[in-house]
Amino acid sequence: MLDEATIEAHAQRIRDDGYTVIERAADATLVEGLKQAVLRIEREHDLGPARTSFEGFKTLRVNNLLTYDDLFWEVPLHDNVLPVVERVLDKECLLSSFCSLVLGPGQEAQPMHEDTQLIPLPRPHIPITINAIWALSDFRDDNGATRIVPGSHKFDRSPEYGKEYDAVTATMPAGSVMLFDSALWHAGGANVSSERRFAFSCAYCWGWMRQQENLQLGIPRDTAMRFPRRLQELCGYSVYKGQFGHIDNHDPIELLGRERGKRMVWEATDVKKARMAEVKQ
Ligand SMILES: O=C(O)CCC(=O)C(=O)O
Repeated sequence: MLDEATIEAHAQRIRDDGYTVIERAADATLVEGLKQAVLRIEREHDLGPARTSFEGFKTLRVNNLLTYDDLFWEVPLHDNVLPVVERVLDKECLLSSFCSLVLGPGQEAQPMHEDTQLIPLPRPHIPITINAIWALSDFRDDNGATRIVPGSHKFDRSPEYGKEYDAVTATMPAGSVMLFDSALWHAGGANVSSERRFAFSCAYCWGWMRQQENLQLGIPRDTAMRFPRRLQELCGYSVYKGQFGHIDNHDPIELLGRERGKRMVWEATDVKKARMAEVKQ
């Protein structure tokens, strides 16, 4: 569990440099369990590499990860990571996407990109999505560690697709998590080693934004009902500021059998007014 000063220091590094690394955020037992779960899913579902150059012809990605193994639930909620995200965004942030990123030997370097470039906002802009790259293997120069351009979240443009840029390699020991403002220029590196590079991408966005993955429709209702409440909220069973995401003035968390969700802003305003009137009397 991170202390207050550490949370703020990581958040400030994301604001200033565009990224921060939380070394060994996850313990070795969790990392090994997650890796074994990924291997099991790949085997049981007979999954193969991606079919686009961006996703990587030698990269195996599993999307909608929360549906596959309960152990994955710990990742978006991890208390060495989530508090930093909540500090940069806010406590009503959402999980935007969550997938495994396993780079096989021979995977070429991914084109430099940033994850907000399809959103029609002038750059630079406030952080709108924070990505957490979880290293489940040691991230090294030769096995495809993510490459980043520090400070590029403040550039007034996105990278040109397919162009080469000077970048630094985010080397880190397994269990570490690199958190970055998704407007930071970044890309998976080339895997010239003989081993697979295991990682997760776990991205969060504001509660007023559309998530990258449609988690409310993609996760079966009975699976979501078993989630801890905070994970349900992160998946979009929540209402931002009591306004965005309601269903006929109700909090969607009630669809998962929770008793009383959040009050909508208009009702909450009246309740507050009534309370203040009582105090004055
Ligand atoms: O694999 C990586 O290190 C980064 C992948 C990435 O940025 C992406 O697929 O959008």
